[in-house]
This record gives sequence, C-alpha cells and structure tokens, in this order.
Amino acid sequence: MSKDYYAGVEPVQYKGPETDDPFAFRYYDKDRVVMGKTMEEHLRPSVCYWHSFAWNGFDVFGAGTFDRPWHKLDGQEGAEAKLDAAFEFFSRLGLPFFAFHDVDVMAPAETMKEHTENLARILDPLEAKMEETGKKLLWGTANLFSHPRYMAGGATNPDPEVFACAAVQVRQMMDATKRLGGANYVFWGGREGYDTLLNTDLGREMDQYARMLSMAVDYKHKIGLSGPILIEPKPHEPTKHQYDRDVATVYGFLERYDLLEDVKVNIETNHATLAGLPMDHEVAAAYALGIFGSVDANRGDPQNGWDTDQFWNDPVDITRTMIHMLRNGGFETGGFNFDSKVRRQSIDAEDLYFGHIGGMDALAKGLLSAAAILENGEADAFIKERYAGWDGDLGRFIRNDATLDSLADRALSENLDPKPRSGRQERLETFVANYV
Ligand code: XUL
Ligand code: CO
Repeated sequence: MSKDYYAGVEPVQYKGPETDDPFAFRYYDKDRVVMGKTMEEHLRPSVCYWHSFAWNGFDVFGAGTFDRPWHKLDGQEGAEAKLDAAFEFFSRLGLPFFAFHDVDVMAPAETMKEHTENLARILDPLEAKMEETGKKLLWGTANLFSHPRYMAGGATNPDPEVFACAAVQVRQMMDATKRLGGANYVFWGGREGYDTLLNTDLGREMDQYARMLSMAVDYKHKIGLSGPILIEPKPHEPTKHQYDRDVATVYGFLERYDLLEDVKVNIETNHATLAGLPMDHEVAAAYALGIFGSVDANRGDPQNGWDTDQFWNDPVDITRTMIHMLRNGGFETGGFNFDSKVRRQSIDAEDLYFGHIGGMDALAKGLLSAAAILENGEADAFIKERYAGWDGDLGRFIRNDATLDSLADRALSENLDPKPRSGRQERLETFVANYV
C-alpha cells in the first residue's frame, strides 16, 4: 500500500529560477560547481526520518492529523511500510543522505529486550533499502527521551538502572551506525537537564553525562566507527534547562571532561534561537573552538519561544551562516540535516515535497549568495584591514613578547593616541543584503 504513496510525484529535478513547477528545484542544481565543489558536496543534505515519517501530526493539544498509510499498521508490518514510504520519498527527492533515531525505524517496544530485538529486525531491510537506492546515513542516534523510563534523563538519570538501559540503546545504535556506514553519531540530550534544581544534583548529573560520552568514545574506537560523535546543543525544551545549552557551553564541558578529541557539535538553527543566539554566531564559535561538526537546518517562529522546527527559509540568515562555513572549509563529515517538519495542517503527501524543496532551494541560494560575497572580497578585505595592526610591529610585540610592564612602558614612551575607526556595520549589512 505505502509503495504507491508518492507515486504521483516524478523525481524532483533542477529546472532553474524561471520554472513555475512547484515540484522542481529552482536553485539547487546538485552538480553545479561553486568555489571548487558541487552544490551537493557543499550542502550534503539529509532528510530526517522522525518528523516526516514517524510523526503523525499530534501536538500537546490534539491528536495526529496526517493520514499516512503506514501509521495504520502495527509492529514490524508498520515499520516496514514506513521504510518503503521513506525510501521512496528519499529517492524521488534526490538528496543523498538521511538520519534516524532507533525508535523512528523500528516496531514500538516496551522492554529493553523487545527494543533490541525490534531494532535488530529492521536493520536488514533498512540496509537493503540503502543499497537499492544509494542513500547514505548522515548520522544515527538513540532516542533517550521518549520512553517513560527516561522522564528524568538517560545518562543524567538519578537511577543508574536507567543509565544502563541508555547504554543498551547507545551501543546498539553505534553498532547500527557503523554497519550502515553512517558519517557521524549524534547525542541530543533532550532530557539531560532538569525541571527543578530542588530535586537535582547538578554536578553529579554533569559527571554522569560525561561518563556516558566517554564510554561512547571508547566504544567508537573499539568498533572502529569512523566519524565523530556530535553533541547537539539546546538550552531547554522539554526540560527547563539542558546541560548542553549552546556551543560555548558544550566546549567548556568537553574540555573539562577531556572529550575534545572525539566529540564535536551538531548545531541546530532553532536551538540557537532558543539560546538567544543567532545561527551565524553558533557556527562561527564552533569553527573558532575547533568543534564544528554538522547542522540541523530549521528555524523557529519569531513570536514563539519554542522549537517549531520549521523549514529554514530566511535568506539573509542562511547567507550569513554560509559565509562562515565557506570561510572555514564547510563540512567534513557533517551535512545539512532537515530537522524540519511541515505544519500540522499541511496534511498532504505533497506538502512534504514543498517543505524540502523550498528548504533545499533556500540553502542553495544562501550558498550562491555567500560564495558571491566571498568572491567579491569586500567583506573579508574590511576585516583584514580592521585587524591589520595585529600583524604589525606592536601587534606582534603584544602577541609574542610583551609583559604588562613592558607594554605599558612602550605605550607611554610612544605617546600612543589611537584614532577611532568606523566599524562600517551599515555598509556591510547593505553589502550582504544586495547579494541575497
Ligand atoms: C530536538 C532535536 C532532535 C535531535 C535528534 O529538538 O533537534 O530531533 O536532532 O535527537
Ligand atoms: Co535536531
């Protein structure tokens, strides 16, 4: 039944900006070369399994609104129908990667034993689908937040038995990610935080989280899983506070627990917004700290303070983020994963296409604008000129030789009287806007 679910839609093609075909890409031309790499190599786009195939449109106020055939089937039969539909969609959309949590792909399970059996049972058909369609796994992850046993966290749970259950899921998903050739392994600590400090030992919980991560790092080396482990920062929701609140916080955590060698970040746009930070800040910070890994592409709503996971379609925001990516060489193992969902009223199969096609075109357009901005050179030249003094005599002295004493003496003896210079913010903002 689900085999025919997307039959009405032809494989999505690039047709150029002039097309009015809503099922075609207008900017994403996967083989077009931009600054030495194809668009597909730059963007490494990925469809997520959870929002588009596991979610049925429910929210906290109401039941599912999507009429998807696979949701009407139970157990393994439902999981396999969902697999058919998902890979059919991946193929027709034509993006190279996908990403999933263990529970997204398998028959629902109550006990840990059932969990391991049900996940094991879907891996053969999943691997076969990947071979048949050529789709690749951007990352795998274990869902340590949906089952009631995880209500107080997975790794940060006050009960070590829950930590041990989390280990079962993480080990099995790391094995699965290795087997399926996944490029990264992700931890999103949805409930690795607290609802109130009145019942929480914060220091102990951070130690526990680090313990889980170092076990995962050891296991990664043991099984030879090649890509990095990625933490996905988020400040809150569902918990009041999450320990991995933003990129800088995660860096401090990794440094403290000696995990920087193996762990990087998967930065999500909407999570940055929730942390009160623009996406270009999070990306620039991750590169500066040497922990940039991957991106979950989406956006929030300017008026809503929660994780709406809408398709990212703000061209200025994307361009500003992409500038930092291009300056720093872009992705190594990561990619743009569409951790984005259609609205609850977007109930038709074609809405999934419109969301992903629009999201893909927005990324492609941002890539083109950012490349044009860098090729023009004005913005980079301005920054270079702004800091030029640091490559001069005084700058080198401060960086390499000076003490507070010798520097202060020099400033006085040379009668330094630095002249303020414009930061040119309006010029640069207009310059960027003109390219978008
Ligand atoms: C939740 C979120 C997750 C992670 C994977 O906010 O972003 O979907 O990406 O667990
Ligand atoms: Co995410």
